[in-house]
Amino acid sequence: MPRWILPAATALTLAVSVSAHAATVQITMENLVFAPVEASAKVGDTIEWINKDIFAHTATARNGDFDVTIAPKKTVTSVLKKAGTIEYYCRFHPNMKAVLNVAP
Ligand SMILES: [Cu+2]
Repeated sequence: MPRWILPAATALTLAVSVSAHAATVQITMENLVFAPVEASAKVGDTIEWINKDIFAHTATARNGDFDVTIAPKKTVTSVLKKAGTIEYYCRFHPNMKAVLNVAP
């Protein structure tokens, strides 16, 4: 076996495990409700904010970690940068509230 095979295989395995680690979490906005109302994710994961309503919503973190505006019938993605339990709401509809648990 050539000497380069093993390091190459190791690098490939690392690359695969890193990309498999980052997940995509879908959070929908429909009928003025975030679903799921409590979601879990990890730093580095992508959130897909899916707005199924016919008006715009925002996902606005109370601690300022993110503030995403999602146009009607659109999907917006954002990547989680910080760990924590993040309460967020919609600026246009303050009754829309949910929680995102972000593990390190
Ligand atoms: Cu809204």
